[in-house]
Amino acid sequence: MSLLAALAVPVSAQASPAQCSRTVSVDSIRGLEGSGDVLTTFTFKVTSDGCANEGTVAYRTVPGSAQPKLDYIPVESRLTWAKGDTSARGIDVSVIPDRNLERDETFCVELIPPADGSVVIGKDSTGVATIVDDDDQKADPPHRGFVCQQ
Ligand SMILES: [Ca+2]
Ligand SMILES: [Ca+2]
Repeated sequence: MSLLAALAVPVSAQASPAQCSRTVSVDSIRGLEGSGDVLTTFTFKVTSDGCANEGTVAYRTVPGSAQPKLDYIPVESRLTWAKGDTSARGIDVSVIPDRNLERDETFCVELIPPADGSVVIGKDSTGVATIVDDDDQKADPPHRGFVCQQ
């Protein structure tokens, strides 16, 4: 069963239109790539506003100029909040360090809300991670016009 199918709920359990929804959003981040043997952890912050109903949102990494398994380890999972909990959550993605001279690179994390409307997207459904190259002396601008595949 796919992740999206797993999030579907029976019709009888679907929220009525009048029900208040939890509203989530993911931040964009930037960090140094790293150059050693240890993976660099990038943490996207997911904030929760609106109603504190029970809710789950799926997420996945989306390639940009940074490529999965070459520049970062792709992830696909979900975040769950219990009723009453409005705490922010972190999505950790491991960035693969190198010593290559290159431009800054980007990838994204996309939030995928459930079909029942219990969780909706607020300000941003997509967070952009900028991997700042730390191997070149001069600061090159990132690739223009291409952030993440849609
Ligand atoms: Ca580096
Ligand atoms: Ca590099």
